[in-house]
Amino acid sequence: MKKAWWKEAVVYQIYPRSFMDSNGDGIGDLKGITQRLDYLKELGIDVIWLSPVYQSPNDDNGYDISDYQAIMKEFGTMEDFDRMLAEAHERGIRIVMDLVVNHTSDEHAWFVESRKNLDNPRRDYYIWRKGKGDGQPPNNWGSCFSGSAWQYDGTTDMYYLHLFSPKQPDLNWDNEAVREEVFSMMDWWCRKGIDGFRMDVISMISKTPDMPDGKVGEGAIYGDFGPYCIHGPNVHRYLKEMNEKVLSRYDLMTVGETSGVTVEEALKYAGEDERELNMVFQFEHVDLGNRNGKWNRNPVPLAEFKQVMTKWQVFLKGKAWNSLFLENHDQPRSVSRFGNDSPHYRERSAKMLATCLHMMQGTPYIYQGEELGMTNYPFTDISQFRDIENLNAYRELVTESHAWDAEELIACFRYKSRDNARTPMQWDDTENAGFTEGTPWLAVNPNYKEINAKEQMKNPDSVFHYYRKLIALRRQYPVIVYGDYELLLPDDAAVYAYVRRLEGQSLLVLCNFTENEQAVEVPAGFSRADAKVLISNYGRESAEGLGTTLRAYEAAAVLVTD
Ligand code: TEU
Ligand code: CA
Repeated sequence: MKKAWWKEAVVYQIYPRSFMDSNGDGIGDLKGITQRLDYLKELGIDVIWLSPVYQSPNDDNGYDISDYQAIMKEFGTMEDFDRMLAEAHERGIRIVMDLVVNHTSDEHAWFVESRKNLDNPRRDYYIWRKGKGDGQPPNNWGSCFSGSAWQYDGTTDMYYLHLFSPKQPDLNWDNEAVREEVFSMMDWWCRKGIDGFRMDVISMISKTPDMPDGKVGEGAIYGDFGPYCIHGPNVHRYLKEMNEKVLSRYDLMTVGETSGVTVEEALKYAGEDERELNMVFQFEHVDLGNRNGKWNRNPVPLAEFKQVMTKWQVFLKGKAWNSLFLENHDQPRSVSRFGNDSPHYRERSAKMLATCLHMMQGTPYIYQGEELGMTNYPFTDISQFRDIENLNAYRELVTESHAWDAEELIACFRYKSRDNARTPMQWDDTENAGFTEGTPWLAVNPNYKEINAKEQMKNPDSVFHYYRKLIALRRQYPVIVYGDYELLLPDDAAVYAYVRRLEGQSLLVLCNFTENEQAVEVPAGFSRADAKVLISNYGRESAEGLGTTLRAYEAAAVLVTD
């Protein structure tokens, strides 16, 4: 496995709208990020993945871009961006931008022109089709944000495709002019000195030429576009072209958000010699429990979680690089979903989850607030949400079709809504958690007085300092970055145990995912007197006795050298 800076890095994702507000309008901004760079330096992260900051009407909070080379006015100016970039680089922190090019905003100049008439040069920048007749769209596909994936446009009596909201029309990547526009925009950002791209739904950019009706799943209203829009016929050709024309010319980190990717497909996107991307985000682990869509309160069985994570650790070994995450701006808080966010167990289980993820093979991604053990928000009413995804779902499933009971759907939103991750970062115990002096665009979690960065930076036993230690260990022990992975105790439904090995060093990682004490049999050697406990969320110093029981949510990483 070739060495690379992005393989040894720890990435921190910032959702700018909720990170830090510098001007009191209740919305996070670029100056606010710059103000908080020393905090990130203290944490020890190497790279910031910045969710979109480009000009946008914010139908989907910036994932609907109306100008790729201008800054969203709520976030500040291009000078603010340049300052933030320079200040981050001064601290040895790289900036990876969020590239959203499967679709633009319907307010982008390209779309404004494309919809004007049938023969303008930008008509084929998007995907237009005639309806089936009698007011029927071209097919039965549903959008990710409820409703049909087709929007009728009276001016030319045709429909355009939008796999997300009607204000996010899909670009036609089969049009070479579109690819050239995207590549030149990317090159423009690279020449500004950014350090890479996270590529939004990049697995969807190539669609099959014919667009038949999709399968209508149980309880669904619309058909599934997946077989026709995900990992399409030209996706790898277009990414190889992107690599050849832009990515290969700079020292970048690239990660594709490849919804629906399998380990086999991942080798095509991120294979060491494929000349496409450095790595991909897979979603099998966070989609566990989603039998009929994401609105459920199903727990994630540890046995299934272990099986999925192990499959990715083993299958990519030596061929491609893993990304490691439990949270992002689309996921609920991991301590609420995979751990235990009760006051008694929250910190312990947050540290256990961090140990489990950060000692694995791959590049870890920390989502803002995860390093504090921030939790889901206690939502009780639809009026508290801002996310288009669940507001549309509520309208479709409760208000219009009455297919769901409102209370039950709100309970599922409380467990799974993306807004759980988008409540403002909790900086201190002053009003609005020090995020804003104005009214926050989305309410601050009421537990900010107990859970905030200021308190945790002073407390050496905090989740924050635990993450700081994990990040420092990654830098200190190559076995964590480049070691092999072997699952232990495969049938244990309560304990996740694995071993990493490199050049005579072995690292045993033990994580009790339950609040009950668990007996464990660890391989001989790890309880040797010279075994070194690198980290423990119970402050264990010696490995003595580790080989018998693990306490509630106990985690430890133990190193032995042959
Ligand atoms: O997410 C794509 C995606 O797969 C998720 O939106 C998923 O479909 C949704 O969260 C339901 O689980 C990317 C961005 O991360 C997301 O924030 C955007 O809303 C979406 O694309 C459209 O740009
Ligand atoms: Ca602001």
